Amino acid sequence: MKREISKKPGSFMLDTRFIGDELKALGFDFYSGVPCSFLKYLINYAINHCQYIAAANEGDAVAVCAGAYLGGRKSVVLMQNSGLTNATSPLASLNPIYNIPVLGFVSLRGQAGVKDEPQHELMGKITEETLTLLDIPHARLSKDRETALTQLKRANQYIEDRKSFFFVVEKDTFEPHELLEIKSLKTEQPLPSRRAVLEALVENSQKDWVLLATTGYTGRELAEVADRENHLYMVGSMGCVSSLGLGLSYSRKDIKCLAIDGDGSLLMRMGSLATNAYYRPKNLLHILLDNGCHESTGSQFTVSSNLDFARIAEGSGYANVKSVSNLPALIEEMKIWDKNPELTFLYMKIQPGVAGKLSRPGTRPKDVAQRLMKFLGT
Ligand SMILES: Cc1ncc(C[n+]2csc(CCOP(=O)(O)OP(=O)(O)O)c2C)c(N)n1
Repeated sequence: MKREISKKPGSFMLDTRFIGDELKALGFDFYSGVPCSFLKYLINYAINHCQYIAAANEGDAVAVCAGAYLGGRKSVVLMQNSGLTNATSPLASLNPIYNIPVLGFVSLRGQAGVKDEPQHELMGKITEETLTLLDIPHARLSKDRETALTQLKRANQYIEDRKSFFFVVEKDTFEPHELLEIKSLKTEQPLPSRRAVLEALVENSQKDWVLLATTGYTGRELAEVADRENHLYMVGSMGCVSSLGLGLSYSRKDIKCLAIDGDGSLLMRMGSLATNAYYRPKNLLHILLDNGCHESTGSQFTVSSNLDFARIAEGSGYANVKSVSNLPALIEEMKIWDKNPELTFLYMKIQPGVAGKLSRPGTRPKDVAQRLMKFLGT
């Protein structure tokens, strides 16, 4: 039976189930990746109908796929083009030298002529060039089903010949395909929302503290709660917020700095915990808001439900580690840190969810940085 492609006037989209099933028929039933909203439905298909490994970062995802290939599986790696930079190490020095191919789907955020955010502008221009430099054959995935089918078969031939192949995926390529099961964090008490936590952080911070917020909804929501000169919203460079905080607090002992992290973000660069703890700036308060998912890109689960971030921070050597479950406890810990500063990790589970569509920070990243430097008297 032929499935219909959606026919919005002037636009085609691919039936995600159809593409996933065709890939499966070609033998691709093992996936790993880090989410991007452009690939959300293909990820949902992989989670629903195949084996999907939610990797901490895109480089790990490539390596997971390479391992699966050694184990006899044809594997697919899914990533945002911002994550292609994370993946270049194994793509350059694992797959080609061992003749281990991987089929990739990389989103094209920042495509020329398509409105997008500043953090995607450069990668939008160089995604295909990067693949070319990595010596990986690639093609834009067609939104026309028959053409896409021919492309999949061609890509499969590359994999059969033990050569990697990547599809570059434009916005609105895949039709909706919903997750069958949404995993959520299990708790006895109701959890606070990210918004409530951010409001509490803003209200209970001293005027001279600096607030840094991680990539995705956290930064966007902080900017909605209050757009201030002492705030910095990390829009790209996922996972780097506490390292930014380390550099700032280490170089400026006269200020206090809050780094507000997410579980997906911290997982992406968990090694930063060890570095932060080794240098242990007293004036850094690292707060992890754990909602168990990559909410910003479609609420795909992270592996956070299986791990104890507080113990990992403790084991890394953080001077002070606390888990809090409600806003009064959070505020109390902020006061303690203010009075007796020492490198602190505050862990808090939060409820996924935003009230309505979040806006994007109205101030451009370079202006955010400039006004923060002015605030710091730099
Ligand atoms: C290197 C890289 N890979 C993927 C993304 C896409 N991305 C943006 S935000 C986000 C999820 C962040 O998850 P988490 O830190 O748990 O915060 P939440 O979205 O749940 O608020 C992802 C995957 C990105 N920006 N950069």
